[in-house]
Amino acid sequence: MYVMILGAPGSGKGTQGKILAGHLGIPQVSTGDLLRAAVKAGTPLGVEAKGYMDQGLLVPDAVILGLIREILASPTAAKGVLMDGFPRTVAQAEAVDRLLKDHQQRVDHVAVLDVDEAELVQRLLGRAAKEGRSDDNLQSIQQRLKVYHDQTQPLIAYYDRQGVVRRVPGMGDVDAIQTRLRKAVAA
Ligand code: B4P
Repeated sequence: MYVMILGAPGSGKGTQGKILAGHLGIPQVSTGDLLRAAVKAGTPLGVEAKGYMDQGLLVPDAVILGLIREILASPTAAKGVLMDGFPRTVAQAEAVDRLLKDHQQRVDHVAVLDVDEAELVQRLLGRAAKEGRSDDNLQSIQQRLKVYHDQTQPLIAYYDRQGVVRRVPGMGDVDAIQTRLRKAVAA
């Protein structure tokens, strides 16, 4: 099963994705986590990615697609993958469709977490206070929200045409949202 979780920054993609992947018994892949690990390790990928991430911009598609190609070719991905934070552009979605087709697979569900903008900002500022992530400052958050509206939201129409979009209200308690998400991907 190939499941994507789409949503604005702070919508709960990472939070919900980890729990849902465990429930479905498939690996969770977060491009954000992979990039942050590369930044921490100081690899060439991390050095390139950091500048984009700190400014709230997307890392170039070619870089991200190199990561995804490796993941989909690995045996652990053979039964499926839950991806959170990927794809983020129509070009990424088209590329992953082609890669899955090469493996005789397709995207089964795209869960879209809907959260009010004021709540998104509150959550990210809350995380900034707790974890000190370098992209969780007000300027970068506003830029990330703009990038989401401009580049990632058009993906909802792209996946709607494939009939795989599942809209999930993402406000409220983590467990309640997870219950909605499980129902959405079981349908
Ligand atoms: P991501 O790591 O995907 O980060 P994010 O959009 O901020 O969401 P995240 O998953 O971390 O947060 P969540 O909503 O779970 O991306 C970071 C950067 O990496 C991007 O800006 C970009 O530069 C780059 N990048 C990543 N993927 C890319 C791609 N495919 N292409 C190009 N660039 C890419 O949680 C946020 C906070 O809310 C947490 O503190 C959490 O505890 C809290 N929270 C969650 N659910 C809650 C709830 N129900 N109630 C209250 N708080 C909640």
